[in-house]
Amino acid sequence: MDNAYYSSILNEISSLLKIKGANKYKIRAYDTASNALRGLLEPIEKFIKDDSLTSIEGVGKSIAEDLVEISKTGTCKTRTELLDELDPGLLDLFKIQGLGPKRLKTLYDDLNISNLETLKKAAEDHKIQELKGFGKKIEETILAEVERISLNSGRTPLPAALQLAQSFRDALAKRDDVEQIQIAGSIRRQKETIGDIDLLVASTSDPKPIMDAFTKLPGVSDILVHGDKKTSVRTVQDIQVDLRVIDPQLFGSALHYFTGSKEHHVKLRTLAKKKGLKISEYGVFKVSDPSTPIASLTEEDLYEALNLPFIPPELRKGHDEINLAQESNLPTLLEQQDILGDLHMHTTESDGENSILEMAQRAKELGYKYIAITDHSQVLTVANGLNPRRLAAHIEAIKEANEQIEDFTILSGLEVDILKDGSLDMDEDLLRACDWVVGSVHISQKMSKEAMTERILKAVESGLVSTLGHPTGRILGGRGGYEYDMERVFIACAKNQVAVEINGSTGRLDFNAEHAAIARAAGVKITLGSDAHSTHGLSVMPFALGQARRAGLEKADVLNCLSAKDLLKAVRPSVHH
Ligand code: DGT
Ligand code: CA
Ligand code: CA
Ligand code: ZN
Repeated sequence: MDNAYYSSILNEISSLLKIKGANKYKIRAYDTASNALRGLLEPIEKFIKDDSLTSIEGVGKSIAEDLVEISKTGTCKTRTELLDELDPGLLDLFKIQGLGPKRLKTLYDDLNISNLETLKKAAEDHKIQELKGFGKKIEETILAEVERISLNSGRTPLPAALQLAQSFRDALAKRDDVEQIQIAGSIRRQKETIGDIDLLVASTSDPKPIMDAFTKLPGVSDILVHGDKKTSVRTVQDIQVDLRVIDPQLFGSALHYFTGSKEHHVKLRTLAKKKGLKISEYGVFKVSDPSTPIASLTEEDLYEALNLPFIPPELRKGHDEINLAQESNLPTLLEQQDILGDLHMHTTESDGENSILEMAQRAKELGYKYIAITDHSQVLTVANGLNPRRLAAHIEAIKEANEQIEDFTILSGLEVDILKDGSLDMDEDLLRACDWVVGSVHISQKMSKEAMTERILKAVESGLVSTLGHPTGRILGGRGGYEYDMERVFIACAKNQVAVEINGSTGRLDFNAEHAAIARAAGVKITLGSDAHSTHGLSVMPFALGQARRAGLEKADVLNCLSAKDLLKAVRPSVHH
């Protein structure tokens, strides 16, 4: 479990305490600790190991006890007792945009609302609009949100699911009787949301002890199936994890089978049939000899038996990948080492937690050649956005930092807000002085599709923007993003040499692979950005990479594969570098 998980549990406790009407000092203690953990650079687990949790500023003795419990079980008594006393259904209500603890308390106290069902009923009966601090509009939003959450329920955003899958994988990988362990299913294909987690172990030993150990891992709340071939558990985050133990000789074919997608399998089986072959989770067989497989050890063997090149999991969608493979036209997918820089991040100058140089040093450790520092612009007062005077000084500070780091380039930049009328939230000469400008929509997202299209087009045509940041505005598993005519915008992007971003931050993953493929088809270049707000945040790049790979992007499609110098020439032709 990562720091964000611990922080979110403390935040939940704080919200529950607020709804309960608990002592304000106690509430403040949880808020403070939750914030402190979110900003922590080292993993909390290290402090737990060293028994030094209380050395973290804002973490007292009783919260330290909670944290130790959370590390063992995924939750703690403080939280479960509050949920039992109030209603576990409140956890669903925390996902609703626009309903903070204060409003939830009113709903709880005045209307006895404590879960999605009672909330929906009250909204439908128009009881909510009459409450003080609410209104018709909020009631409508609540109904739409209840709908959205009911639809989304059961699927988990990839970053959270991957984190959990890795912690299970790493725990089991330590065992002597586990020869190999792999995450399969939709996570391996980098789908942006995950139904359940699929783990595969290769072992010649008795599977029983492995399965038993699996059911006893921290974070397991229920055992759904306990068998020798397959065991399924539910975690405290309410995510299902399936574990299968496989004979190492059959690991490749099992891995292939449980990686999916089902659609890819259907097409592959049709192709196999034409060749007189049959594929199952136990291997590729000749129809004439169904007893011994001709391939089963590795996935490569399996594709070779079908006379196909290896098809990477991200491309196994059941679209045209098998045709492309037959024609030897599969794209050469981007790899992490092809990414030479990170083009979106924040520092302490706006709402980040680290300095320019700290971000640069960490990025250099990660193997990058350059970064762009892109703090917020002034309209985002909540994010301490930069006005022209501060940006001018910041550009100088970036140049100075750049002098202090060798074999590495720090590009000066800004994440400039695209304002309601499409103008940019910064003086033109300063935007020209920046090496790299991310143009983003944050404020006033509620407007018609036509107006939003005009707004973004105006920014694209300004000639001042290098790339469009988090281009749909969606929050993963949360709000859906704003609507605009993507095709028109992309055509304008291609014409004006404006790139579009795949934003890897775990809450967004914006664009996804489908959007990126549309952009590429329109001739638009893609940039990858972590949108990091701390050195820790720089490590989310694999999520952006995952979507790029799922979209079939190659090095030539992605500007981060260029040197810093060539990168700047690829965008903003009217700004000379
Ligand atoms: P998810 O969990 O909904 O995000 O998506 P997947 O793809 O992980 O689906 P899941 O967990 O139901 O199954 C994992 C893989 O196992 C799936 O991608 C393909 C394979 N699989 C499971 N059930 C079937 C089946 O009935 N037929 C076929 N052909 N493959 C299956
Ligand atoms: Ca799955
Ligand atoms: Ca599954
Ligand atoms: Zn942004």
